[in-house]
Amino acid sequence: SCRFFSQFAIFATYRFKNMKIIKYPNQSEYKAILSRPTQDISVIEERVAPILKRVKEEGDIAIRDFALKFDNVALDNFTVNISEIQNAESLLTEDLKTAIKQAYANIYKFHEAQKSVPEKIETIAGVTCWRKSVGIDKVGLYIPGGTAPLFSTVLMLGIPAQIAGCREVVLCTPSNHPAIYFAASLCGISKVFRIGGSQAIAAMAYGTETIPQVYKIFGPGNQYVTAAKMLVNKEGIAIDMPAGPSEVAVYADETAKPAFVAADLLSQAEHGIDSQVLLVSTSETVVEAVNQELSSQLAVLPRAEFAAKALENSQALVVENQEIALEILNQYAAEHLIMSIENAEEVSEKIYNAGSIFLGNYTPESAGDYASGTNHTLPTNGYARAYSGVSLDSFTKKITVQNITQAGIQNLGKTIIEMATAESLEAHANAVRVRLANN
Ligand code: HSO
Ligand code: ZN
Repeated sequence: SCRFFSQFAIFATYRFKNMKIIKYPNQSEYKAILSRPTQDISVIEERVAPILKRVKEEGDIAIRDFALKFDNVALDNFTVNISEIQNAESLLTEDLKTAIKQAYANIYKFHEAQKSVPEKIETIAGVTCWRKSVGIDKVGLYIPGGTAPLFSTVLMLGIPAQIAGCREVVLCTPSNHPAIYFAASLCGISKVFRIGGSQAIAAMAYGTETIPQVYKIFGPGNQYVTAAKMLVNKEGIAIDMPAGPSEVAVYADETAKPAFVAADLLSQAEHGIDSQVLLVSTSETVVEAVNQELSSQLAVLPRAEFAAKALENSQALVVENQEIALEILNQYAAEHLIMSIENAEEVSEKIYNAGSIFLGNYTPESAGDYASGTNHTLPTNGYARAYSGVSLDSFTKKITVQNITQAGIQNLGKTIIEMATAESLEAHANAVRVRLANN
């Protein structure tokens, strides 16, 4: 049958296909080798725009219509009751609850340490300036449904929102996985709505009768969700970052363990067929061994189908020395960079483009994905050149404050008047003069 044939084709793919190995590429080839597949999202934006418009104009009615049309679910009420959220706990095993609580504690500890204490700076006598952090008042978190319910992402977004003191945290997800609800309740999130897709993004951006409007929207999603985030961003709703397919680069020298490297590559590859993995190594032997490991480990993975497809578009580069390896890795700007090399920490000082770095043989990306403490919402698609991952900062704004005494304006006044006059802004100068005269 057709089904058998497609399974056979997939079997053939993951049984026999290895990562493509490129040996000693020239510098002129780096750009082409490291390029990500470009996606034309204009077609998707065109499809998403009318959905946003309808939600904006019709609110809840549009949400119900789209749920029926796209997800084939009839929603009378998409608000998840508090009792359902509280009940989720009883549906999880003790072991999973313990794990989620451990992850929660570590992520909380790491993000809490990102709090900054505002320092009051007296720039000259009587002129004091400072900068304070304030949680963004209303934020929206989106957690996709899809093939794997990523409740870990609830922690990665919910914890910094909680620490930042965001007053209203709204969570939209098409999934009703109890672990998502449990993670939400740990993060103190009580406004959960069971809606998904671009209409969920629209609901949080514009607000509906039921769903509160927010000022910033966070979270991963498919191309429709991403396009919706980009479109509402143009209307002034902040978003966490431009998202693309997830990726990992592994830098392995002869001290790397091929089985570990292969496992790391596969952990990224299993996310989806569009995942990107890149292996850079100074050792041909290691690369060959990793390729061997990939086929044996892949064969027994439940998500082998996704991983195999992702690996098909992936490459292993053999390079002459560390200098070249670092040049390539900085040019690629990986979302995750695993450095399975000698003196990993010292060498990592030379990395200036990466979302998150994992040092040595015993630091898998999975640790950061779930439980070590760092955030797993990271810049993909080369954005690590200029963007940071999600942190406490992503949920806060900084407000500058200044206080000038009567003596202070005497000290600074002349400078302001001089500059304002030179800019031909007499009213600016006067705002100082009236105060000087009043002394
Ligand atoms: N690697 C993903 C995060 C994740 N992994 C969630 C497992 N669950 C993007 O950083
Ligand atoms: Zn992951």
